[in-house]
Amino acid sequence: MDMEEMEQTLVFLKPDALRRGLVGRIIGRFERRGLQILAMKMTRLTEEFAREHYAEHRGKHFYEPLVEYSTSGPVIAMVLGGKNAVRVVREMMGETFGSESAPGTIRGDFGLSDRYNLLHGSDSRETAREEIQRFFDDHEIAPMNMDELEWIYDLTGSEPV
Ligand code: 3AN
Repeated sequence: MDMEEMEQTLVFLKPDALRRGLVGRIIGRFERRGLQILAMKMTRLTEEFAREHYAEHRGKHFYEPLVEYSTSGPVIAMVLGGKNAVRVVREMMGETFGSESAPGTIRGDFGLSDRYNLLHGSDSRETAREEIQRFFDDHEIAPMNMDELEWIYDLTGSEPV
């Protein structure tokens, strides 16, 4: 099978998701979709780490509150793997804010805030690679579970369908 088809993406559940007791329900959605959890840890972002993670927003009006919010409590970071994982996770998340997100998406079902938006997901394959490295050491990331994969995709051909 062509494993190039299988993407990895970095998700972290933000402090509001933990405070509101939504962790299991959010992670359950990813599992149900067929995405595999390849790494996971609860941690707390340092200010320096958050500033680096959100560096592209430096100078914008929401940058300081965003750093404050994302460091205000523990987060749960994970690597998810699956076909088109980056795009699939972004679609499952919804728009940037709950107030603008469609029902059926995570933000659209669990939030209304224009700041507390529950989770982060990488926005491209390249960003995912960088973010995964920032959060995890290589040895912390499990390979895809192939036994499970054959019930999620048709693996009889040269690539997963
Ligand atoms: P997303 O989380 O949907 O990928 P990004 O990557 O554009 O959104 O922005 C990163 C974070 O910055 C968002 N999760 C949100 O918390 C915050 N943010 C983005 N745009 C705005 C904005 N216009 N006003 C306030 N906060 C914002």
